Amino acid sequence: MIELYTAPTPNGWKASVTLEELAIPYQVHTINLMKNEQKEESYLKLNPNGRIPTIVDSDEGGFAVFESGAIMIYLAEKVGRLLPRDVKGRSRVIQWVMFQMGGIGPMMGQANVFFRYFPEKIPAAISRYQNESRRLFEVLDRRLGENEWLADDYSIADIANWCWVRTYKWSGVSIDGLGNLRRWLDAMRARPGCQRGVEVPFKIPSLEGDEKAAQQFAENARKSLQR
Ligand SMILES: N[C@@H](CCC(=O)N[C@@H](CS)C(=O)NCC(=O)O)C(=O)O
Repeated sequence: MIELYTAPTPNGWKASVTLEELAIPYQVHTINLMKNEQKEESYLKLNPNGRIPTIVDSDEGGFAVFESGAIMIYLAEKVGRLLPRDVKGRSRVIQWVMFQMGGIGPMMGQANVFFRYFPEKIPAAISRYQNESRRLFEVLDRRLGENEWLADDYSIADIANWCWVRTYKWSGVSIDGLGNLRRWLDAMRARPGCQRGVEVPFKIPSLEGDEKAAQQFAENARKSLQR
């Protein structure tokens, strides 16, 4: 049994989608980011970075894992699926996981901060992060023009990148003209495990077309943002 500490965000979904796809039983503990529960001393013992997600594996004497990429690798290795064992196959998956951890996640995250949450609108910062996110989307699109999935077969690399890229509208980044990326987004969204995973810890309403709800969400995020 895995204990999952999470919130409804792209990094949290990376863990819950992986758990769903691997069919591992897990218990969810919702961390309220608005109340800064991720910075409480008891939680910092599990995750020194004070962020979500975190897992605790009770089959392994309460072993805690933080950092979403490390969590995905741990779970895939525990079950022996979604991450090949051969050196090259494993490396190809980890390369695309790292691409998400070091590129897609930070760039889209900062695009959200400057485009949605900062009260001051700094056009150079907004366009820098949106343009870099778009450039990374084009890298994914090119790769997905060569292969159905990011690595050889469906893997944690697809889950890691999808959990972020699916929120492209919130970051204000277009996917126009990226037909391979769109094909892959649709294929991911059709998977039952992906559908279940992005409803953990609870289903969040779509903010699209609901300007009031989007403003409220951004306002809450702004309050909890540490600058
Ligand atoms: N590199 C970390 C990033 C985790 C992260 O930034 N989590 C966000 C939610 S997506 C969070 O906990 N934010 C609350 C905070 O910054 O205090 C990972 O991939 O696990």
